[in-house]
Amino acid sequence: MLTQIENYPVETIRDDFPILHQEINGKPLVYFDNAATTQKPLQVIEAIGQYYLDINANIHRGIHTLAERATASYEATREVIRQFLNAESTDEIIFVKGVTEGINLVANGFAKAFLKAGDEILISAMEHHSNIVPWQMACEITGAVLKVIPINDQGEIIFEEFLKLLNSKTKIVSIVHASNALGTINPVKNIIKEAHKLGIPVLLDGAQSTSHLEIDVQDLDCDFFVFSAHKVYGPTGIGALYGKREWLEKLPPYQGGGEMIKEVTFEKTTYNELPYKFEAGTPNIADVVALKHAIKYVQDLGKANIAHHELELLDYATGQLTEIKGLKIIGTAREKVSVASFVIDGVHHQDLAVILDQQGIAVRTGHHCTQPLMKRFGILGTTRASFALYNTKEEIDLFIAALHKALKMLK
Ligand code: C6P
Repeated sequence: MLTQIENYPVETIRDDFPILHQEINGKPLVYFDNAATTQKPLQVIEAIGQYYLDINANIHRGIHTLAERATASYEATREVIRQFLNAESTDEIIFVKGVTEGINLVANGFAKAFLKAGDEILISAMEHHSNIVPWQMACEITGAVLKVIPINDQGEIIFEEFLKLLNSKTKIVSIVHASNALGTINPVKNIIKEAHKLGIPVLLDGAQSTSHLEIDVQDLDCDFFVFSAHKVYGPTGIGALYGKREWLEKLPPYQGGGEMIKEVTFEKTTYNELPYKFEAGTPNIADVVALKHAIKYVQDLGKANIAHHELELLDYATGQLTEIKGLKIIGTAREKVSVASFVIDGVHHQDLAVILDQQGIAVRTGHHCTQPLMKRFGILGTTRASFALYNTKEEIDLFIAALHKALKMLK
């Protein structure tokens, strides 16, 4: 029996994810690497195939029937995302490759248009490299300075320190909504409120929050929000950047080419309207088309139900993990998404990962693209189990048993 959470149809859900029904090294696959990427339901996989079988054409260009169908299906996803994030207009939804490209787009635009020597960019100590390096590159070009909000030992932002760092030189606050390495959910609404008191815009990295938390960009009042489809049961290589219209209108284009122009002469080019100003070249049409099916999948189950299920799994796993001698959970914030990251005395995480894999368990180990955060905790990396809507308590039991076996071999 797989189901253990009342009214949550885990068996039916798992039928939509055929990849889960396989053996790895002769053992049933237990996929706990969902923070890296989630698996895709049949609805998404079939939509990609269907697009190439029935619709394939370039968008926004041809007037033949297939081109119109492809354009309509692509734009339908934009509307689905608008609703999913509760943005005011589809003009505010830009298709990008994912969070990394979305942040690069904004950082690049800020460097070109708004930053000068001595300005400050505020991030936190728990950022993914994708929310550090683009800003460092912007600093290199402009002479702006990167400032970092410290965190406590639980892995929570120290709010008073954040307030102290905010000042008239701060040009943007760019912060992770939920940490991939710790699971911490940041108090982003309060952060945005305080930043706005000084007229400072806020970008939220929604890579880890979008599949777990209700996102309402108007209620949050964030200026930018970015997510990757592949962490929300959608295809890889696609994501969306939400930006408030006033900011997107002010930001210069990121890349030049077809589609982002209004008129081109050798003397001067004028740019297209939103959102196309930021979408140069032929995009990843098939995956955008399929993405709406991933979002619909999540919406049909309901984020609140998914979050409830995942947090039960997190509690269940955390309870058992903390009983293991020498094991320390890294990231014990009061508000967390379903990420259990840990270190064990005398055990290297890579060795552990190899032995877990031999037993069919997929977890991520290492620095999780958060090297400064690992340094803050004085560690090289962690073992991270991250849970998604299709995981079960039985899988956690298999994971804990495999962990005990691995520890016997390693200690
Ligand atoms: N984190 C993880 O295993 P992309 O690669 O652009 O889809 O997402 C980058 C990114 C940005 N911010 C956060 C908080 C993230 O977690 C990630 C991706 C994966 O934790 C791969 S490193």
